Amino acid sequence: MRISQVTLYHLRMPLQAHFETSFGRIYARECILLEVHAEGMTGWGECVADRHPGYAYETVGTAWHLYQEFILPALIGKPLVDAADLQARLAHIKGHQMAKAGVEMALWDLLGKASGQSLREMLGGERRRVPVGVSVGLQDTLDELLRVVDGYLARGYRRVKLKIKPGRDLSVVQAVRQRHPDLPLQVDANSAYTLESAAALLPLDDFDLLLIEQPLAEDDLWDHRRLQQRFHTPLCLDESITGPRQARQALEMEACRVINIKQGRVGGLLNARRIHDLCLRQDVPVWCGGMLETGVGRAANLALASLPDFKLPGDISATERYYARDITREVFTLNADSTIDVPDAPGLGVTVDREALEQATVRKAVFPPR
Ligand code: OSB
Ligand code: MG
Repeated sequence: MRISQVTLYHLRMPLQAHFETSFGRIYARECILLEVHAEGMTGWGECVADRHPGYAYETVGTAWHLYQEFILPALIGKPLVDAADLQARLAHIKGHQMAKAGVEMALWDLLGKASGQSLREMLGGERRRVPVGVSVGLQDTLDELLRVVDGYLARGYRRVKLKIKPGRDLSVVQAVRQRHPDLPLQVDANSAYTLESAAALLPLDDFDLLLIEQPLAEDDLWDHRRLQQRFHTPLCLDESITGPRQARQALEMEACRVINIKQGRVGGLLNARRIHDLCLRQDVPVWCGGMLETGVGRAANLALASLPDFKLPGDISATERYYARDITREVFTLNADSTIDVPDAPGLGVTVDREALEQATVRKAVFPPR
């Protein structure tokens, strides 16, 4: 597969409702969409880096820079056999996993279209529909939070993740747990605590949570280990797991008992599958995290989550939970059993709605420049 041209689209997609985490509130999601031309075909990829470096150091701006200056020049015109080959060509670039993952996703799409295989088939996933939940942001009041949760339950979601931060942790969980005693429930702190301040979370051990996600800093496996020793509830790492090596070390260190796999954060679908395989061998459950993706990234997440070790529901919600108008023609809907169907068509299995894409685009660049 020889890539001849890439168009980068900086997208700004207004959210149906604001999304607030411990690192801030957003009203619109920004990301980069890649349109990759090779051998008469078009592949699409999504780089999940956000506008602001609150979740991770990568941003739309850093990824744009990496694409223009380093990543695309290293790939264009070169023969690429598969994702491993693409990653080998990018191995001289440190970090920037989300930028690398975005272009790798487009290569998977192209390879699937060339071979007639869906991404699910290429990855080796077997399930045709995957269990999903919904990630609920911080709300201004507990009443508002309960209203929002009730709304999602009414729509059919059977697993809820609550965002928490210091001062808005126990009260949040208590309110939802009291109203929904049997609801599969988990929390995500997005690294808002230190080992010391996380002592405030110890009472959460009595709320029958599925897991507690990323309480401490991204680069702090050791203190996660120390914290895990104080909890019966499994800790789950998100931000800390930036590749297969971090996953192996976190498990060896017993820094967590569950891993949230996001293809962008770990440098692409190939690394995501490697982490999946490692966890499967060690009997550690994984689940598919989300980055408020467009339909392009959502299709990739669904295919990934069809692999057998994705034993917990993913943060992969229906299109309408995120966007009034998505950039794919396919609209993902929630089935009555709180699952979403995995796309079946070759590659990612989605088609981009050019008009919606234009509407969401705030900046565009073609490489090589014309
Ligand atoms: O920590 O899982 C997270 C969204 C953006 C950045 C980080 C996270 C999230 C979510 C939303 O929790 C998950 C989704 O896409 O629905
Ligand atoms: Mg998270």
